[in-house]
Amino acid sequence: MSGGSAPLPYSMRDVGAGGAYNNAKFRHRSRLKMFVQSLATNSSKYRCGKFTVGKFLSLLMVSGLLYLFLHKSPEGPVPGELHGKEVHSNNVRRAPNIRTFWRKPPRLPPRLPPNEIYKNNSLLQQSPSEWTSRQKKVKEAFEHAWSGYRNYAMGYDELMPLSHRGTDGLGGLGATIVDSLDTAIIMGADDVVSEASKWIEENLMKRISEKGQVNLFETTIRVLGGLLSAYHLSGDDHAGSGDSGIPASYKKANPERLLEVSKDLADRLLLAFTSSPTAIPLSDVILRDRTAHAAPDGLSSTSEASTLQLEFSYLSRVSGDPKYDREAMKVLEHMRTLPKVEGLVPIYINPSSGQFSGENIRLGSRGDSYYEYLLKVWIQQEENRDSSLKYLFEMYTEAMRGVKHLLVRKTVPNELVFVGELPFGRSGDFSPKMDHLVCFLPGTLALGATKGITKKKALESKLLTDEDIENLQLAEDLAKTCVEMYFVTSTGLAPEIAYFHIEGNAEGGPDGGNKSNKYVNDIIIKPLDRHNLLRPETVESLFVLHRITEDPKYREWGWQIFQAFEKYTKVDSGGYSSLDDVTSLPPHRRDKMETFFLGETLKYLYLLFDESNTLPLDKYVFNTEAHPLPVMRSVEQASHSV
Ligand code: DMJ
Repeated sequence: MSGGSAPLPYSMRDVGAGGAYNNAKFRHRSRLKMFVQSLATNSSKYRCGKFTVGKFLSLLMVSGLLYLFLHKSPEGPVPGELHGKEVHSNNVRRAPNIRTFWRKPPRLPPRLPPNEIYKNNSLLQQSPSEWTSRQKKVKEAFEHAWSGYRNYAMGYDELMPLSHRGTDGLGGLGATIVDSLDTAIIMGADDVVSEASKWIEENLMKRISEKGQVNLFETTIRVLGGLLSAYHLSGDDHAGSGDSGIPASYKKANPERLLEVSKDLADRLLLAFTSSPTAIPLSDVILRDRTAHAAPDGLSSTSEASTLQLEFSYLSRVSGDPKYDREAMKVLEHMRTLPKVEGLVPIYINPSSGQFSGENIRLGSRGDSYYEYLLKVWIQQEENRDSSLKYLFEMYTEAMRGVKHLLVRKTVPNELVFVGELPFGRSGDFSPKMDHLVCFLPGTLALGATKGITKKKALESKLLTDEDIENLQLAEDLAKTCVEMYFVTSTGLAPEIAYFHIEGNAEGGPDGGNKSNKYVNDIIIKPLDRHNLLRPETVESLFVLHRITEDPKYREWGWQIFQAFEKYTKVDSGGYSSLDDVTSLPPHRRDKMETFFLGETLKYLYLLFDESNTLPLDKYVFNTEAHPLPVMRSVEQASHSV
């Protein structure tokens, strides 16, 4: 990973003249300094014997002027002199005289980025920082979302916040409860932790033994992932560094019970792997029957089959049973052998043949987390990165090259960078369509570039290759596009899918409704794509990019998005609703609160506004449903700490 490239600017605040400080006072002071220096130079000349009467008179005049410049005003300090900004306005109003014109300018506080002002300004030291108070608002939003769910839908998968009911869209395992538990632990939402863990302890085992069909992928990422993350955060599993940064005083769940339930669930899910004739698992499991079957068309989504390994590998580590890891890793080992298009893969795979099906290539639905897990599984098993799992990072790297070569384009007229699709493979036409789901990619690219440490540290340690730097730049460009998908609409919330204007493509379409947005002509939002499901991908990437680049703009963007959720999706009686149309005001609401709003969207916003480094990205890896699992140390390292 060594590149030896010259250090680049870390962010715009590092490249501006004068760096992080207001250099106005230094400009004034340097003029004075030059004057005194010239005087000193002249004086030394006098000592050299070229003294004349004319020069003596000049010296007297100059000394008199100098006295006037430095002497305190007889009227005393100008009101507001202690506060830099007010001094300037006073100077404008007062009749200028030579003393005020030449007075030594006041010392101004350093001009720091907004988030640092609060840390450094002693006047504000007693108040909570702006970001801490914004973070508190996210926690309140989480508690509001939970209250709606608890009051009207406890035990169901999801809340219908408008009709005050629950619905079981994910097989009936109380998915919102399990998806929320680790978020509640991270936020210190103790009441939610108590209610959620009590329900899990009393009901989930029974549900798992009685319920019918569940989707392998959804149940793994939301339920198994949620259980395992809460298990890790609730006790010392000795798998990671144990350095989550979550205060010890925050309420935790019962880890033994969580592990017991996890194993029971995973044992049933494992049938999807073991019942398949190939390494590719079947898509669905009947929990109570302990049977598995393929989807009606016989196909699995590529992302679904390849987004199971973080969870199953971690379970093997903490349970001591290698079967979970073994079955899940077979999928990636098999996919390694399949033909690809510059590392890119079709969005369907056939568990009967083990081959990809069709040619449709995209990083949106059914493709997305294949690319995410290539990187994250490699990151998770630190001890194997340079050996048995090296192929995963190679697959990831090749795929990102393929993305840059085949899928990345710029819009007209304003050059937004986006990732399009190849619905008919590499020989078919390029489609300038991007799902909101693709907005996970900026975060993944940034993580892949620095492996979770800050860009500053990575550059200082010369850990970034030119390719890493290019990927990080692409991450930043794509994140901008993702936020513009929000800002370009009337509500400030993104549609499910956007199309982009590109050179030579005459296809037009309606805009997002915010005519004052610069990119209103670059982004097309078609009528059927205008809904918003409270999805997390953009704020997920903002969180990762903020951690890695330390650029405050990512927080500001996240705050704007959070405010739009508050304004248009909050339901007074509890919960938040999806929207039918983000381009119209007021937007029509949809009667559903997705579990990932609590599991992911609010968690990432909370962590984005976090002033400490809770769940550091070089020690934790977030599964695709935002459930943090530890980067696993080797068994030897772990046993030393027991
Ligand atoms: C989540 O369930 C996961 O993030 C998944 O990878 C993609 N879709 C949703 C959120 O949008």
